[in-house]
Amino acid sequence: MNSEILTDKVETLRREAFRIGFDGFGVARAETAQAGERFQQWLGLDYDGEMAYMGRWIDKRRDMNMVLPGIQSVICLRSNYFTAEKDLTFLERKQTGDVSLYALNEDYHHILTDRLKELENIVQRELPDCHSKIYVDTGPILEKPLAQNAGLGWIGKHTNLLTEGEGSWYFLSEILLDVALPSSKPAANRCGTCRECIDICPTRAIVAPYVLDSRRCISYLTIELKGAIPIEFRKAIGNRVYGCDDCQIVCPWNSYAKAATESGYYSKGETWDLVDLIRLNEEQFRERFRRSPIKRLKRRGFLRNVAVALGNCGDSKVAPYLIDVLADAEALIRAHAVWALGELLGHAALDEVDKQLADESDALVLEEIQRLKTQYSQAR
Ligand code: B12
Ligand code: SF4
Repeated sequence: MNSEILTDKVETLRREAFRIGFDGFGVARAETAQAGERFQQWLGLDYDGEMAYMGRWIDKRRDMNMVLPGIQSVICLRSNYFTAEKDLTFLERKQTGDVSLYALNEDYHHILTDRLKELENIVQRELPDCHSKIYVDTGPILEKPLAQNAGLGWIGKHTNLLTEGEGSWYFLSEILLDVALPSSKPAANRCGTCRECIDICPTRAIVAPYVLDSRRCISYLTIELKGAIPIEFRKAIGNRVYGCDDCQIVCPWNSYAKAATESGYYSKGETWDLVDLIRLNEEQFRERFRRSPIKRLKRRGFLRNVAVALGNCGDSKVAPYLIDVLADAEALIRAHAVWALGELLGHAALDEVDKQLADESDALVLEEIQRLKTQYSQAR
């Protein structure tokens, strides 16, 4: 096909993408060597923490031919999830858990995969015999650098992609193709001298502009980390029970955000009362989060986060609910409840822990008890 025909095809695909519900469309060359270099440096500094999947496919991230042989272009797509104005006042509602805006309702992987498949069918119709692959989030590809090259926005200092006149409250997804489509103009960086995101970060996770140490990021600590949350970050987590939005909340470009058209991302009006959440049993957890991204955390991971948030709520009246979960079958939850009780009751927590966990044998819980004892033994 000559370049004029291909330009027309791209316009058709752009129109179809918006019709299907995507909010941004661009084409990048399948070239990630430079970003791959940075990615490797990032891994070398252990900034990926325990996300073993990040290091597993380095070669694929650096050379997209290993993902789709003969790859030439990547169609990059933006999908808006801005469903509510959000500011930092959630921090004052200490007995209510804060959930990242993207996770208030349906899991975006389901919604976007359906849309990608629909667009991929149109790609196949417009470009017969081409080979393609769709990705949203989970594939071994560098979505942000590709989207930047496709003109969808620039990688901000907080390391999310953001767009002039739109902000950053959106997901990225892609269709990989072995056809050389005319590519879009890469977006220019408009962060300027602003460093609001760096300064607001509660755990100092943005260690330099454009560089994130995941091990410090609350999103990683509350979603990706499977085991115990390191003590040094528990207070800073505050009442965040799933992810963190702070660096995006303060970004001036997000004042331009436009409301999402996808109803599946809007809150169902559920409350996030911490006391209700800590009392969820396995069945109730499964039922409530059946279609939510929170399901991936499993009850043990989610209640671990809720226990930390309760420990930070400053009201000892919630202590009985934490004492109840000292009997939970999950050691991870018991361990974080021990910490939370220490925060709320001080040395009095020791009496409760001694009473409820006299027969404790799990190493993680015993470690928390020992820490509590060391911390408060002088006060007894
Ligand atoms: C691993 C991962 C995480 C990790 C690491 C985050 C990160 N910054 O990479 C954790 C768990 C912390 C995380 C958190 C979040 N994530 Co996440 N995550 C991913 C994932 C799966 C891979 C990202 C990756 O490759 N990181 C590796 C590092 C090396 O990339 P990087 O930090 O961006 O570094 C690049 C640039 O910053 C640049 N760079 C580095 N140094 C320098 C220096 C200079 C001078 C310059 C100019 C550039 C530069 O080069 C690097 C390599 O390209 C992507 C999906 C995907 N497959 O891409 C989603 C993804 C990035 N996450 C997403 C989201 C929504 C989030 C959260 C907002 C969720 C939340 N609310 O809790 C937070 C945001 C935290 C933050 N400030 O980044 C979206 C972002 C959408 C957007 N608008 O950009 C993505 C794209 C998923 C999706 N499909 O929509 N995530
Ligand atoms: S998501 Fe939260 S913890 Fe992570 S870099 Fe942004 S402000 Fe910091």
